[in-house]
Amino acid sequence: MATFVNEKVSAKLQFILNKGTPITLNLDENGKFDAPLPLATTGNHTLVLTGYDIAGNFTSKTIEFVVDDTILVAPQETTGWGITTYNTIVLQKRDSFVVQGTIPVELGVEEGTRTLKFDLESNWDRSDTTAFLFDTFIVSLQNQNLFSVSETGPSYTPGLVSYDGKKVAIDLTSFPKTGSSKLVFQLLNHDGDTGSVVEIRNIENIVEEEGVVSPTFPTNPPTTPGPKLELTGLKTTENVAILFQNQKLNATTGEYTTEVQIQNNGPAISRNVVIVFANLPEGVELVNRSGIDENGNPYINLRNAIPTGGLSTGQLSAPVEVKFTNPNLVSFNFNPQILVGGLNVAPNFPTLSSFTVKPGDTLTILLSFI
Ligand SMILES: [Ca+2]
Ligand SMILES: [Ca+2]
Repeated sequence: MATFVNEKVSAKLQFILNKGTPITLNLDENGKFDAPLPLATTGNHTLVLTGYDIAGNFTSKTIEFVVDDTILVAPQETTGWGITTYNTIVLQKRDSFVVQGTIPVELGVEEGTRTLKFDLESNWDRSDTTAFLFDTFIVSLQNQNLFSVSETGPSYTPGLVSYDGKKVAIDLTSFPKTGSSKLVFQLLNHDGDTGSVVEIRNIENIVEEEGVVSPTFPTNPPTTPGPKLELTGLKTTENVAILFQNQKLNATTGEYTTEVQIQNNGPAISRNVVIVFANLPEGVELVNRSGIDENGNPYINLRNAIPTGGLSTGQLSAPVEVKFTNPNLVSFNFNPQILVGGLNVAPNFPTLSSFTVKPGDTLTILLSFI
């Protein structure tokens, strides 16, 4: 696949792949094209791109490239694509759930600091505005999410990572030197549009002997879902927002985790809150579910993430880690439904009838809450 911006729209543009038959490219109104490359084999390839003007003058560019397994696209029949060079990665998602590029990374430092730096340019397709979770780009190392940015903004640990909207700097000093560490760059799809592209350029891995490690603030680990809950009496609400963050996908095993938090934008609610994950596609399973509702959909109980007394208006829960398995890496969009219980009501004592007590006597009354 290729994308090309031709500022002076050509009269004709064509490419020849591996000395084969010329294929004409159709430009859109912006002078762009996006066409599949009919490649069936890994290894070295040559593409000659030629543009003609109306008078028949032409200019050509020869592009040498290698097709290998450093780019993972899944599920198999989808059309996402990626390109890596020694310091550049481009990922376009199209209809794929994941497009992943990996590069080897040197780790360890005798003294000073080691910092990974790269320029990030993301062009998000925002045509789907109704999804719960949007396209997300993730950088991870040793199964730890170092940095992510989605259509709704970035997420990272200050101190470990800095980001100015263009340049990302990740402090790798604390990562142990291992034999085969790879940086993993992933573009994940969770919404209904297909045009997002992320470009990572000028990747540098810099050791500074005089460098000083920045302080990082400890973050609380996410909690786990609570036990099975009686769902009768809980009600759906539109007043509670769900926030997803810190996604991780192991593209080898299909294990996918995300942290989920809720924000109560309505009247106070109790600790009895569940998120039901409806319409998960076949093969995708919510591993650490609290239970299953009457329709067969798994849910998680957020009790462990909500303080005693519930959530007042505007209050956030703690994050809960939710684990899925998706061994076939199929696309799935979250369609969560929140069920809440009303505000906890303070206990009342029953109305007591009158008692007669003589001075100096002791009266014991057993009281129970109702
Ligand atoms: Ca999108
Ligand atoms: Ca999308």
